[in-house]
Amino acid sequence: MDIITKVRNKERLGRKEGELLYSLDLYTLGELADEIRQEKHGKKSYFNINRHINPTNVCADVCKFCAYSATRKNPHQYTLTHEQILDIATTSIQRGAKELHIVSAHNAKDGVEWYMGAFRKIKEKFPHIHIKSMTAAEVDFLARYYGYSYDEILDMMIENGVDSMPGGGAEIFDEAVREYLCKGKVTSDQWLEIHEKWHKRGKESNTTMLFGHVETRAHRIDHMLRLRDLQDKTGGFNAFIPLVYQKENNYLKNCNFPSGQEILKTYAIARILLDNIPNIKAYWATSTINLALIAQEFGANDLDGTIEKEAIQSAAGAKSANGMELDDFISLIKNSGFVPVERDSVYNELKVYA
Ligand code: V47
Repeated sequence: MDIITKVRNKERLGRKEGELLYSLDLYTLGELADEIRQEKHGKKSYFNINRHINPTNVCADVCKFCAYSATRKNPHQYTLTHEQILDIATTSIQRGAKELHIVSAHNAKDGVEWYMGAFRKIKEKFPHIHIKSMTAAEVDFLARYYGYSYDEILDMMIENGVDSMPGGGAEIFDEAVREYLCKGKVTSDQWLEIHEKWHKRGKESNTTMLFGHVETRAHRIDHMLRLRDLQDKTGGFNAFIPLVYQKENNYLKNCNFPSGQEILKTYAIARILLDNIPNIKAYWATSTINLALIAQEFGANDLDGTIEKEAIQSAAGAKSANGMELDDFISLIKNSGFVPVERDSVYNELKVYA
């Protein structure tokens, strides 16, 4: 049976078939992905009103792609105090943020309590705010550096108010590429183990894939299939987020920057291959808003959110430092022919902008 018929019959694709999808032309791939998207989500495009907070750039690890952490290229270290973090949270929540997406570097100076105390203080003041925080890379770092097990760190996160985990730190699972990109950081198996443990606690998380640097198409398929396998076991991933590599101010050279077509194909393939992950997020900070809007026709049904402030992707060249105004975000989605739906962090619908 040919691959197109197989997709239309909803038969699961294997590794070789996944790789073959890239050889289909963009329009065929888009059509297949859109059929699945329309069946699952119709014309709805989800977003949330969120605030990204990046409390420290002091990092014990050196990832070649990262322009955010303090290094020779970016010598300005900073670490926010709990009071500063609480002030940011207060202002954003007063402006309407319903989720705080908190991602830090791997700070070996301030201890586990600096991380946990920040969550606790936010939750004491705002019990209803959703805290999405602690990538599996942060969990692994804190466990290794400060001598805890993964279980202990995950339990501490729950006790101190973390509601869900973001998808960061996954990068590319292929071990050789990972060693080249970010040797010494959480391994692929450990990343998956941490999310599995989190899901077993009845908690949800997201997952990412950093692409468009030195990896091949086969590496991307391998990455997606490892995620699909874990999702079969736990069902705990809400969204898959392909992050388009940003190339400024870092140590990663000789990259194969993806064309717009390649990025759209990757969204479409994710929608087709990841039949058990409900949401494909076009994170506009890395794809640009224009391509994210087009990605809605290539399988993506989520555009992240208004962000407000963002330091990781913008350090590497993305135009996301100051987020986007809610009204602009809504009109852009509407004008592109989709229905903006504000959601909470675990995809309950809050408001449909018909
Ligand atoms: O893990 C770092 C990536 C991630 C670069 O869960 C880069 O909803 C592109 O995970 N170019 C952190 N990307 C951000 C993240 C995320 C973002 C949005 C939503 C969610 C979610 C999670 O940022 C890191 C790394 O893969 N990153 N440097 C760069 N130069």
